[in-house]
Amino acid sequence: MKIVINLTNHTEIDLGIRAGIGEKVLFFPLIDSTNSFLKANAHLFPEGIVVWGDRQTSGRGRHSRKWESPEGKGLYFSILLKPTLSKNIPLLSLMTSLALKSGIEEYVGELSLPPQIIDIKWPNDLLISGKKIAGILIEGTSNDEKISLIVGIGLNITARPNDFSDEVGRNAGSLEQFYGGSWNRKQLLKHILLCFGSGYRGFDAREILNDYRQASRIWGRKCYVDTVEGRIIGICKDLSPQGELIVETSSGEKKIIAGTLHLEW
Ligand code: BT5
Repeated sequence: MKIVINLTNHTEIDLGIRAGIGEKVLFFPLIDSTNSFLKANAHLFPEGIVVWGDRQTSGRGRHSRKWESPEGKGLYFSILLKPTLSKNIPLLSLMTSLALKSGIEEYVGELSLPPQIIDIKWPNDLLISGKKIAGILIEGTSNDEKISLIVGIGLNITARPNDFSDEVGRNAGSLEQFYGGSWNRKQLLKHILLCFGSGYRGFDAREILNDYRQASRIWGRKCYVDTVEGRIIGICKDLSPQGELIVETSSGEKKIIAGTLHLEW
């Protein structure tokens, strides 16, 4: 059955954020992809607008991979940025994963749920006990030479393995699965957006790199990274000042700007 998406069918949600990122949030019960929507319509909206879909029919990951978005069981949203100074996208992506982790942890603290370790797998997957709970996709678009960036976040909240295809269900996890509790998606979104807003306003490369070094537990671990130039095998060593992953290989250090990291957790 063909699904007809009515893009005028959205409501505006007030999260109580009075300025900046998340001041305006558009909620779509059904959308193809929140990233695709903002990419096509960036010129119509101001910086900081957030588009949230309850269900996405064509949610996307990196390299045209699919992001499965079961209805009402996660947060699938995109933030529109119109940076005046050029932003280093790899660092923005690291900053986004830190903000997402902090937003979840703050809200978990508010709910007094028992803490869990949220791992960040370079560049920006969030995992709990080796299961992927969130992914991030940052894309750019330009109109009249003005650059817009779209930061897309998919976070599983109440989804169970059988809400996904078999392949995704084997590796995906959700917040409810690990923390229990009952989740108010608007409150969680508000925490995430406030953390993102403060990271974006105070964007500081050294601070992002240091926070990321501390937050991620990949250092010293054996890994392989699939890149467009092929597979790189070695040990995760550090981040470069530009946010590249430095891998120590048998033939010396390699800096990787983009790729998929595999580790044994
Ligand atoms: C990502 O890509 O992890 C980025 C995902 C970004 C999704 C958001 S949702 C809002 C916004 N609108 C969009 O259209 N996209 C963004 P990547 O690192 O390439 O990982 C994709 C892989 O994760 C897939 O190939 C699956 O193996 C797995 N996957 C798919 N859906 C998943 C889910 N819900 N939970 C965990 N893993 C999933």
